Amino acid sequence: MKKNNSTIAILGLGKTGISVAKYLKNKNKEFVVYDTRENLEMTREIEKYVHKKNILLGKLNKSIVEKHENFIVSPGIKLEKEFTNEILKKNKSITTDIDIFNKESSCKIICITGSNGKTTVTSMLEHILVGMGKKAKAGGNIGLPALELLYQDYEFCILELSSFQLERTQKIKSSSSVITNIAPDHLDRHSTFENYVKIKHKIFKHSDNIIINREDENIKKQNFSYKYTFGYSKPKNNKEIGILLEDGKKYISHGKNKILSEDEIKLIGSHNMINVCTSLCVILSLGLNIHEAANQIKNFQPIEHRMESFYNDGKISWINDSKATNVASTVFAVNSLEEKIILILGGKSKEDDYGNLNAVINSKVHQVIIYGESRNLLSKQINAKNKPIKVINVKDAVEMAKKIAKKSMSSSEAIFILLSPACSSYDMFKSYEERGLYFKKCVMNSENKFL
Ligand code: UMA
Ligand code: ADP
Repeated sequence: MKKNNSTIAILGLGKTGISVAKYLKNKNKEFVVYDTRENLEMTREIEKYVHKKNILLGKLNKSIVEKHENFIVSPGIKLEKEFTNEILKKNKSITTDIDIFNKESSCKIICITGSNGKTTVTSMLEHILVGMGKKAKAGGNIGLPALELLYQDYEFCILELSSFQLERTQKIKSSSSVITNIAPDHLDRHSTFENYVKIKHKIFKHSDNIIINREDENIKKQNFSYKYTFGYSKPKNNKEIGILLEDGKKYISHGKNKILSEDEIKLIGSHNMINVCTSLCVILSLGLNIHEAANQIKNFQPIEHRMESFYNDGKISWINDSKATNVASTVFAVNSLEEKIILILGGKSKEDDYGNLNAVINSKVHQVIIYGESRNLLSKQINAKNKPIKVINVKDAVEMAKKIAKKSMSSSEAIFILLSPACSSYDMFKSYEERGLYFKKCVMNSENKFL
């Protein structure tokens, strides 16, 4: 064991852990890695950066605190209180890959957090900036670990940051930072909503330009001075971006100036109009040309698994919104479609209040189908005119949705079959991507899918 007594311990050997190992190896630093898996497959990537003898598997025990001075923790690891207390008691440091990135990077950093819309805004900003000829790259929770952005000379780095990543990050400096919105999410990890809100606000502490959703009371609760705001309401001045209604048509507006009309945006739903406002606020804060940016938005394509309309035969439209893993995102998804909607909910509960779906379900949804580990919990909390139908899995849900669509089809009305589960995918899938792909496969392989 003695030879594993390096000062630095990396906790978790997923994407983040590997990126930290690569960074430390490049710096010729010694380190060890802990991972709670019992068995670990040594991939080529792991072998490249970590020697097998420096990987320790199994439950994290507080006795390891003695052995190291710095703990660099992966976002997916929920540390036991007694473990973190021991680290703090012994005056040792606990940081993240985001802290390292913050110290090392010399680019202009844009930080995006929020409960919903992070990935959409982050990718939109990358698309806009690259389209405007800037050297820009997105990383963080979006999939490419932040440290991977250090190896090229970017002018702008756009970091999508989750509450998991922010929780243990000490300091993050940025040119601009945004909280898209705050609604209950990940409460199984963060215990209370207040704690979750506080963690999200860490993004503002060392930022030159703070940008907020002016209609979100949870964001405004904390005392920060905001430079720019976005929201549905008509903008009052040049520090605000919002939506203007004129002759029945919606326009994204900066102050009094119309920038884009709704039909120039290829994304479904009013929440995506807000995502456009958010991205343009960032552009404004960076002192870049907002009209040039708006031009880039016109060719920004919908992202997979987010209100992705993947099959439409004129009567039935199948929509994959597998990334909707909390109640708030499902409410927005349903609100962005016209009736008739068949809604598929289910997966692993994140201890959200599913009763908050009842209003939107009762005003717009024809039939709810619930599947997965949370189906009993959901059936207790969902109170719909048509009693929700319980099935076991996604495949059954697809078959059931088809049956209902067939029964309730009329010649004039289109039907939307929407997977917007309001739960995480971890009961049956490795990720929301895997769930979304499986859903699409079930639909496309299903016999008579087009009725
Ligand atoms: N591990 C443990 N103990 C644990 C949990 C995990 O040892 O209790 C180990 C696992 O065995 C695995 C490693 O830690 O080896 C995984 O680390 P991780 O869960 O932190 O995941 P990474 O592969 O490092 O990916 C993380 C983010 N994952 C999570 O926060 C769960 C990715 O976000 C992110 O893209 C990546 O870093 C790069 O920054 C994914 C995500 O699901 C997309 N995010 C959540 C969300 O969007 O809702 C927060
Ligand atoms: P995140 O990265 O924060 O999870 P995404 O952009 O991946 O956000 O979108 C996740 C889900 O949230 C999608 O299914 C989408 O329907 C919904 N959504 C996207 N943007 C918003 C928004 N601004 N407000 C509310 N819901 C949104």
